[in-house]
Amino acid sequence: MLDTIVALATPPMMGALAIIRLSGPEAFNIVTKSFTKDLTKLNKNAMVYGKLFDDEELVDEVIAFCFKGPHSFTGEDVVEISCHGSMLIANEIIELMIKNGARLAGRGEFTNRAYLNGKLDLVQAEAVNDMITATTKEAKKLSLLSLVGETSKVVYPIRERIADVMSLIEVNIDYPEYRDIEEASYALVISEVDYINAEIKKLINQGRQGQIIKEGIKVAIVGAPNVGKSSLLNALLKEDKAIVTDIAGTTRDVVEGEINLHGLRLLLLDTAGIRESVDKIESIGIEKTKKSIAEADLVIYVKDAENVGKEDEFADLIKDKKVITVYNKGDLVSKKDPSRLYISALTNDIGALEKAIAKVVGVDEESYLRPSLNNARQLALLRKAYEELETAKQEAIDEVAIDLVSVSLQQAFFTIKEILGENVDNDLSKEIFSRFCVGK
Ligand SMILES: Nc1nc2c(ncn2[C@@H]2O[C@H](COP(=O)(O)OP(=O)(O)OP(=O)(O)O)[C@@H](O)[C@H]2O)c(=O)[nH]1
Ligand SMILES: [Mg+2]
Repeated sequence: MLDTIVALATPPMMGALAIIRLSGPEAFNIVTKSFTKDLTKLNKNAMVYGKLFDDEELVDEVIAFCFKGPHSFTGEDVVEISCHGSMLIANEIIELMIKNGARLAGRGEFTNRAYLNGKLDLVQAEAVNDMITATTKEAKKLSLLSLVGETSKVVYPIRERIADVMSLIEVNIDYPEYRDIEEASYALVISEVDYINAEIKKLINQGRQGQIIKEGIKVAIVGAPNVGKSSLLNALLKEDKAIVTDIAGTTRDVVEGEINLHGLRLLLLDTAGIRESVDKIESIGIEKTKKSIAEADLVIYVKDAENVGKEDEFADLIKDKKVITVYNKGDLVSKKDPSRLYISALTNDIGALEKAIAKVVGVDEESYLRPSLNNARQLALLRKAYEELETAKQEAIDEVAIDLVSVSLQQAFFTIKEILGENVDNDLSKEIFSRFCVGK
């Protein structure tokens, strides 16, 4: 049996209240050992006021929120002790609970138990962390959708559909006298995989957008010296962060700043202008610029509108990147080429660039409201399932033995279940055979 864990649930700082959480089979018993009320007789959720004592000494007057498993976050017996918000008191209570038989919880252990006890699937469990770490309102909203189970729901139809195909093939293997089913099998696999994979592709795209909303993107501002990169950084940040001078080669180190562009988190990297340089510091800066370009999801390539210069000096460095080219110092030119994006960092005339960023990043309005499988693990599994289904389809096209096709489908089925963290061995057969209607 699992042991009983204890940890501080609120931030480790002074506040009006602090909450210490216990979870496990002995939770009620462990608290009762030091409490003026007996919680062990509780058989339903309750809020109990009382005093905690360490031997004869009063530790604090507290309220114990008692959740009788399985009706708790973790599915186990849970007590949340709400005490006065001093770290001294909170630590005393935690030590007392450990003395009474609890163990200090590890990272994420409460959520892990909730998952193991089937209170949350893996997508929901991951969302707990996402919720806590979200830095924009939009990211928090998306995580909340996952937490309440909306995101998990997008997986169900795919899981069901794969299981449907598998069950039909099983019928075929077990009842070979149904010739018509056998003949239908390959065609069925091909058309079903096409349908399912189109859906998976949609989910991958939506997931990528969700990932951008949640994690933000890195944007490198690059260009020749003196074109106004640092001025642009400052204009975007609405803050005088980077040093601006009319001396070419001003910026050496990468200067970072973060903005929230209509709910989109952008990590901006202002870089050293690239040119041939004999200056040791500047050369190191230029190396850093190259590294920033490599890391960036988007590159803003700044040119001087007055003095455009050689076209392809950066071509090699940015050829694999999403790039927005802007012509800065637009305030200095009177005749403008309509095909170019002009801005002026000096006069804060950068609205067109902000719009272009939102467009290139391609996050549509709906993405902010739509549940999506948007972390790296979930996306990797979606891609894996996609490949496994393609394999099954190819095997069906090649008319290899149908039970081999079935194995590939099974793999995709397991992969999809893995997204939710479902235990894949125990219920596969139950799920498949529950679909049978062969009768007799
Ligand atoms: N007229 C005008 N001048 C600008 C504009 N943007 C920047 N400048 C001026 O151009 C000069 C260089 O600006 P910076 O922002 O330091 O240029 P940079 O690209 O960061 O230069 P390095 O760090 O040396 O690579 C400064 O004198 C700025 O005031 C603009 O939009 N219009
Ligand atoms: Mg600069």
